[in-house]
This record gives sequence, C-alpha cells and structure tokens, in this order.
Amino acid sequence: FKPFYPLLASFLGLIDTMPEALRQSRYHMKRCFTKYIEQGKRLMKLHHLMAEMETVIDDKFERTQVLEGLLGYILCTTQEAVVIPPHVAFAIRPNPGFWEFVKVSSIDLSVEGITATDYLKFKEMIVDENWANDANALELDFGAMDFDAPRLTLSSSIGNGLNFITKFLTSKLNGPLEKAQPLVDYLLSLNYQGEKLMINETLNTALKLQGALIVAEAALSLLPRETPYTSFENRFKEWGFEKGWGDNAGRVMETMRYLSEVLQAPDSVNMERFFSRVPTTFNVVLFSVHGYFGQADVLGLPDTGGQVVYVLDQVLALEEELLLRIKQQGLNAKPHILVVTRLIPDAKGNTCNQELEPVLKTKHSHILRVPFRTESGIVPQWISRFDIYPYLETFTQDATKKILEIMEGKPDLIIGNYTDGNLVASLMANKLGVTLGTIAHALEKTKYEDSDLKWKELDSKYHFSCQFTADTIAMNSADFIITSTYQEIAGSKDRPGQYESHTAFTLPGISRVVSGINIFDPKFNIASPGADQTVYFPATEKLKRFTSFRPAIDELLFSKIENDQHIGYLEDKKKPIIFSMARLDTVKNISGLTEWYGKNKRLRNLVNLVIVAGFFDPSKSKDREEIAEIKKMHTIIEMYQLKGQLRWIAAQTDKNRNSELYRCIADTKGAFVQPALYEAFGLTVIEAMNCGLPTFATNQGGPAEIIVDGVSGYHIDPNNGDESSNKIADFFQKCKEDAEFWNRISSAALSRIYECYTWKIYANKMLNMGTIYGFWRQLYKDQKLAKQRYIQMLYNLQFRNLVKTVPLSVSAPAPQLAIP
Ligand code: UDP
Ligand code: LCN
Repeated sequence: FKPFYPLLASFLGLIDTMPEALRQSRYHMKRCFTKYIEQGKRLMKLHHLMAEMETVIDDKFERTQVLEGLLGYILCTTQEAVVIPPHVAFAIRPNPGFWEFVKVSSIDLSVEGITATDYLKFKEMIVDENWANDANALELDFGAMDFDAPRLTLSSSIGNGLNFITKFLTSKLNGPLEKAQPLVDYLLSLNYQGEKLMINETLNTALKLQGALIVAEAALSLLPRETPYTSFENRFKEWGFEKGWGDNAGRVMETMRYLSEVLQAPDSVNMERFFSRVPTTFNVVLFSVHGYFGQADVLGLPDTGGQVVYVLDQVLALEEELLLRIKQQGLNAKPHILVVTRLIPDAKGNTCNQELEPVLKTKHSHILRVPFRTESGIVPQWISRFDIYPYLETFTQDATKKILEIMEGKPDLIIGNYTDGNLVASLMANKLGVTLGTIAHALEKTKYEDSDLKWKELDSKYHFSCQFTADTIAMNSADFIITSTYQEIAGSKDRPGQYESHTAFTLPGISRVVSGINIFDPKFNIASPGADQTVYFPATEKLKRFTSFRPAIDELLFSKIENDQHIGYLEDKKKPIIFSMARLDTVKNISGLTEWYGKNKRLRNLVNLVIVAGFFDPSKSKDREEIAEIKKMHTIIEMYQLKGQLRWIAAQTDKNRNSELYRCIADTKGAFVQPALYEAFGLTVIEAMNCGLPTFATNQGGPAEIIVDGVSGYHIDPNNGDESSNKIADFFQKCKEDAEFWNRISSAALSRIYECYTWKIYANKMLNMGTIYGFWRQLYKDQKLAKQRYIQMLYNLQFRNLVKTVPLSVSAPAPQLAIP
C-alpha cells in the first residue's frame, strides 16, 4: 500500500501538524522524550507513554493541556513506540485500518514521516541489529502485487466486500455491450459434471445473448408461472439456453429479466440478484484439519472447541441452502460437502479413527479423515495445533487424491478453517484452480503481546514463525475471507483487528512483512455464524423442550452430592442462576467470574452461580494453562467460601442436553455470563441468546458486536470485575422490582439473533460469495497468477525451511486403522 501512505498523511495532516504540536509544549515534551529514551532501546505501548508522561509532568493542569492539544491526540492514537536513543518512532492509528509512522528526535524534537519498512527496521533494532541493518533482509510485500485492483477507502465499509465487488462489477460491465463479454464467457464455462448450464456456444456474445433473452422472455410471458422447465426445455435449447435458469416459467423469467437488466444498464441490485441464481456450486470441501474433529464426545478435548461446532453447523446450513438453490435452478444435481480433517488412530473412544462418516442430519455430506503420514508411517496420536506443520504438505497431497476420487472431479469451492486448514486449502485450491474462501476463527498473533518481534522466545512452544507465515500465505491466496465480526478484521477504535495486525509486522531473522494483508481489500466479508436452531430455541417453546433431560439436569444443578461431575451445591434453589460455560483456558476467565461473584455480596444475595468448565482434578489435565486454572478455581472457592452458592460442573459434551441446560437456567430467570479476557466470536453467547437467556458478555472481541449494550444484553469489562459484577447485580435488582424487565431483555436478545445471527443468513451469503468471487478471480486472472507465483516461492523457499524447525511428535508404531 505504499502509494496509500502519503495520501493518508496529507489527508490527516498528521505529519505536518506534529512539529507545531510539539512546539506547543516544547519544554514539557523535551522532558518527556528525555524520560522515554532514558532506559535505552525498548518498545513502549500507549499506557507506558502515558504513565511516564505523568511522572514527568506532575502538574495535572499542564498535563491535561498537553493531552488535550494536538500532541495529546497524536499520543492517544499511538499503538506503540520504538525507542532507539536519541529517537522515538511512533506507530499511529487514528482510525481502524489507518496507520502512520513518524520518527521524533529527542534532541531537537524534529519530526520525520517514515515508511512502514523503516518503522519495522527501527523495531528490529531492539532485538536484532544485524538483521535490521542487513540491506538484503527478506521483505515481503504483497501490496506490490495489487496493481489496479480496487480497494475500499472507508473504515466503515471494511468487511462488506461482496457489496463493494458487486458495485464495482456493475461499473466494469457498464458501457458498450461488448464490455459484458467476460460475463458471457463466465456463463459459458458453467457446467455440472460436464453438462453445460445456462447457455451454450450459440450465445457466445453479449449481443446474441441479449437478443435471445428478449425472445425467451416474450415466450415465457405467455406461459403460466408454474409451467415446469422441462415442458419448454427443448425449444430453449435450440435458442442456446441450457438448464439452470429456474424450475418453472416464472422463475426462469425472473432470472432472465435480472440478466437482461444487467446487459441493458448494469446495476448492483440486479447484478446481485442474478448472481444469487447462477448454478456454480455443487461440491464443496471444508478443511478443518487439527482434531479431534467428530460429532460426539470430542468437545472439551484439547484444541477442540467452537470451531468444530461451527463447521458442523455450517455443513447443515450449506447443504440445506444448496438443496434449495439446486431445486429452484431446475437441476437434478446432488450437492456433496466433504469436511476434511485428520484421522487419529488413537481416537480415545470417539469416531476420529473412521475414514468416512456421514454428517448427522444431512443427506449428502461426509467427514473425510485422512491420516498424517511420515516416513515412519501413520501418526497415531493427537498432535497440538501448534506442532502440526510438518505433516501438512503430505496431508494435502493425500487428501487431494482422496477428495478427487470421492467427488469424481474437482470441487467447486474450497473453504479452509484455522491456520492449518487454511494453508492446506490454499495449497489445494492453487493447485486445482478452484475458488478459495478462508476462515480464521481466531488468529493467534494478537493473543500474545509482541508475538512477532519476540518470535524467537516463543517459537519452541508455539512455532509462530510457521503459523504467521502460513496465515500470510493463506490470506493472500484466498479469493474471499469470511470473518464473524468487524473487530476480527479491523478491531475497534483502540485495538487493532486480528487481520489488521498482519498489515505490517516483522519476524527478525526470517522476514520483514512490509505489507502482509490490506484490510481494505474487498475480499473481506463479515458473515456471522448462528446456532443450530433445532437445538437452541427459546425456553418459552414448551412443547419443543427436551424434557427427557430434566432429571439429569436437576441432578447436575441441584443435588448436594459432590463427585467427578460436579462440586459445590446450591443452598437456596429459588434464586435465579447466573451461568457460564467454556473451556477452562486462562483467556476464558472463568476463574475471574468466580472471583467477581465471590467478592460481590450484593450479587451473591441475589443469585447463585453455575459454571460448566474443564474438570476438578489438575492431575487429569495435560495442559499447563488448564492446570493453573483448575488450581485457581479451588483457591477462589475456598477463599470466598462459595460452597452453598456455587455449582461447578465438569465440561459437558452433549449439545442437546446443554441446550436444555441453558433453558433451565432461563426458567430460573437467570442469565448467561461470558467473561473472557478476549473472545474472537463466542458461540456460547449466541447459544444462550437463542434460548432466550439475558446475556452479559465481554466487551473485548466479538461479543461486543453481537450484543447491543443495554438493549439485547449487556457488555461487561473483563478487566474491571467490580464494575462488571455490579452491572449484573443491578440487572437482577431491577428484575426484582419490575417483573417484566427480564422478559424485555430476553425478547430483545432473540430479535437480535433472528435479525443478524442465523445460519440461513450465513449460508446464503457464503454461496453468493462463492459465485461472485469465482467470477472476480476470472476477471483478475493475471494478477491472481502473479500473486500465486509469489506465494509459491514464499512457500517453497521460506515456509518449508521453517517447518523443518518443528520437531516431529514422538510416535509409537501405528495401530490398525478402523476404516468402515
Ligand atoms: N461447549 C460444550 N461443552 C463445554 C464447553 C463448551 O459443549 O463444556 C461448547 C459450547 O456450547 C460452544 C463451543 O463448545 O458450542 C464453544 O465455542 P465458543 O465459540 O464459545 O468458544 P471456543 O471454545 O471456540 O473458544
Ligand atoms: C474460535 C473461537 O475462539 C471462538 O471465539 C469462536 O466462536 C469459535 O472459534 C467459532 O468460530
């Protein structure tokens, strides 16, 4: 994005105004900068800058003056600063996606605008001077491949790529009819198992197509709407039309009208309508590689959380939408969705050792499991997602072979999930020339502070050198990227987004990524997941309720017995329950919630607390973080004497029973609390709201977008426990005073879900993406190819070497595979 920076600089005028700002409080600033450089080379965050400013300017009024002035604004928009005496370089982010870099001299306070490259070099000086000064250090610049591709310009449009592309296509096809030729060529390329769809060579120019559409529309207008396509199929074929326009005269006429409008004078409404009718997608491959990936008894196993739920629900929704579309297109085709994951011979009693397993509640979808293979044979054991890289290349080859065999040809769409799935999906899509969508769920980079600069410290444990390179490869290979929320891409006013953090970063000694991804690229699309509404439905839908689980749930919640399923008990069973359910990771902050509750007498008087998480015996866990959390929970329970008011239930794997548990909590007029320190999306929030539970969820991450604070639920600040627990207490106090209040929040939560967070909305958007980005990649073929070549070089020369640094897991001889 090099040309972008000067534009932004003049637009915002930051660089021009900084000397003036500094002049305003020159004396104080001089002292501040002297303080900043005092400790030598280091990286400072905004709160460090502010804290040190406070120690230097002790007069509150003067400080306020400095902070209220322009310099204050600049400092407040600083994300980080690099101190290399006598200079301090600032990375400034005035708005989501907009970055500026400036260097200030602490000697004369002179200011210089610098490029991202220079800023990164500055940063590298802290950890590796040789690398920073190496004139030939490897720089990755994906922006250099962008040529004339259109980009969004408004922060507010980020994540709305499909809409932008549709508008852009409109202008691209506008003008003389010949400009629509790429669309004609695209339609000519459509087929199902070799059989042509939509049009044949008779209509190989836009002029011929336009003429034929007029004739066809006139003929259709004479037919009753319900006339089946088969009754006029032969006549249409003679004119050059093939199947796919619709199942009856009415639908065919609508589809033809949309296209006629587009050919006459393209507009984005008709363009979108037309593309949503085009039959392009029948076979879909979804990669979700690390496991355990199964349909039962896997949740709660390491690395196995919401992603599995998401992918399985996605399959149901996609198949349903595909079946509907195919029927409406008048085709006999069968959609086939394959979820491809790794086969784990040592399956711990679940089905992860089966090669092919039908996806429950679907007609044509399967889980395909392909084992990891090394020179010594099949890898029998589970492998952490952080250590998975050495197996992925062979896995891709084996999986591709198997997929082509099962599908009897190439898929129409490939979707990756998480770093490993996205990398494998990229390799396969690049090889086969298939449209590719990627989904991250949660990118790891922003979870650990300065994880790029300090990669060497973390690499033996997390292998971030592989992960960040793989993520960069996948993001740039993808034709479209699906995110669950806006913040995932572009963060918030104060916090950069997960994708945004890949704009410019550095792995000293490996590569300086001067432009890793551009979040203004229209490939980004927000399509939020939902929850399976046949399972997660409101507590008020009494007839549908899964009543058979009631005795078990009663026992779980209210029995006084302590065993390996539950500890603690609820003395006063009449009180409403606040409920939370998550993996027992530090980031989920379940122990934080327990402590807030312990400390807040008012809250303890109003409600009981029920937690579903992990297990109670630390010796049962292999995960260091989880062990620490288990111990912390026991300490808190003891310290605040919570038994009698708290029930801690071990991780629960039955989704039907869990849904009834949410509803039983709703019966107590309780609430769901999601207190995570950071949550990428938060499926439990969606599940709870679907069951009509008022929900309090973290303001750090996705949930802040799902809930409109004070309307459809509440935001809580995980870093301010007192404020959060009081907010929950205020709610229950209010519910005591106004019997209708609970119902109002419950209904608003449901309305919010039905408007924005359903799988139906998701599947519809996703299939439209498959079609429109499929056309888009044909339009920008040359650019796509250039990028692919660059990516291939990066993969071959860089990534493969990084992978060699990841040790293979020690494996016992492979046991017999259980292939049905
Ligand atoms: N879950 C579960 N049992 C548990 C904990 C969680 O079934 O003991 C399910 C929960 O219902 C949700 C998923 O696991 O469907 C967790 O997804 P979320 O997005 O909340 O978090 P993640 O684990 O992916 O970080
Ligand atoms: C991973 C996470 O951490 C959650 O926030 C998401 O809800 C889940 O994946 C599904 O996308």
